[in-house]
Amino acid sequence: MSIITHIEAFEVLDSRGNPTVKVGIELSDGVRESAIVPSGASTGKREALELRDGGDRYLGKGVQKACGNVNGVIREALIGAEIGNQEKIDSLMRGIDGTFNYSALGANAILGVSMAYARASARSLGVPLYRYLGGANACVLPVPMLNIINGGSHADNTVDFQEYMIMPLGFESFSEGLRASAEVYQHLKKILSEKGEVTAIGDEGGFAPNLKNNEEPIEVILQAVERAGYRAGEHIAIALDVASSELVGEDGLYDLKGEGRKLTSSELVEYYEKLVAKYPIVSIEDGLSEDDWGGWKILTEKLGQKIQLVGDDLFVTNVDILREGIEKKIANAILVKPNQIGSISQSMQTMRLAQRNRYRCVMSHRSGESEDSFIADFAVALNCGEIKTGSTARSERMAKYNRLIEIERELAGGEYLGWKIFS
Ligand code: 2PG
Ligand code: MG
Repeated sequence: MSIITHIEAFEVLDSRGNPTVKVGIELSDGVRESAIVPSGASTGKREALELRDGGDRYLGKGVQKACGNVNGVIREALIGAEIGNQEKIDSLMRGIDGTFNYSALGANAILGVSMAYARASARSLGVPLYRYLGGANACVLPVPMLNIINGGSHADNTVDFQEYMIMPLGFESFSEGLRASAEVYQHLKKILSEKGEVTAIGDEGGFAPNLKNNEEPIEVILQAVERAGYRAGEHIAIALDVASSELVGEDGLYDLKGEGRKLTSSELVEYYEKLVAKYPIVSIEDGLSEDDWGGWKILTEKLGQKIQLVGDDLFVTNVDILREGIEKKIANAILVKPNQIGSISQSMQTMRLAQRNRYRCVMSHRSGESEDSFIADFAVALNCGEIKTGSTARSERMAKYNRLIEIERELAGGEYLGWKIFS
């Protein structure tokens, strides 16, 4: 078995031009692999700690300390370790850090090593990354959730909800679904120009128009679906990420600034019920804030049988918080962002718990991304069935979709579940 001979972390820049950690690993058999850590903007309070340097460099966002931790204690502990044992390496790093949220070494340091180790192990064993992570059972190509209108803290516009996504559910294969989505995106651009709206794009490659309320984005998307020659609710459905933790004001109300009104949790749930009755919405993420478990209970009772309710800030990929959610019957799906929890093994543990309890898993990028396509392989490895990784624009988003096209070819199509993910 090959062993680790060198580990090196250094600063690179992410898709927003902020520093992030890149980790390279070298093995005794000559394999060299690397990975880049993503970074969020609308982060959950209970996420693992992303270590930033502070000070003046990069407006305080430097990651030299995190890199130093990799190049110091982590390197020292991992040199000589065998490849192919993800759980062992991840627990070893967890032990060295010694805190529950990586506040000693930084989750960005740990995750960079965890990802690079997985990739180096796969290469050394001569298998694709999804096969190393998922074994012979890895075969499901995820339905993409493409964020084609950006609002909230991902864009400087008047739209309160953070993400308006399309899901190509009525197709036979991943690439057919992606093609349809890309066509809808191009039609959406034309429709927005015709309306005199800006077609500037937000952090995840979706358009960021100044529409007059939070429903209009759905209307224009439905027009785009039709113009592209598809039927909404049959070929393509809508998914929202409200990222509502960001909307809560000091008074505890949900402030829809774009619409000039403030709502209680029950009023917001009623609003969702109306939207779901009116439009082909199949999934709502973070419909209520991470602290509003009472509201989540109502939301789940009202809509949990009808649509997918995804916990992102709510669960932060954390196995203990998810367990609490399952016990309290909150939500019915979880967003999986490895940097929220800090390592690949812990993300897998959370996904196993979700899958055992029939909670769906949606693999996810962060708003700050890179050319690293790790999550594409990770989604296939765990047969997630869903992935959200931005619109069909911007290379850091396309890197993931393009990798899925490659995997689809390798798997001779694999299994694309489409609407079956909800059955
Ligand atoms: C989200 C993500 C990704 P961020 O809220 O789901 O779309 O955004 O990375 O800013 O948390
Ligand atoms: Mg979210």
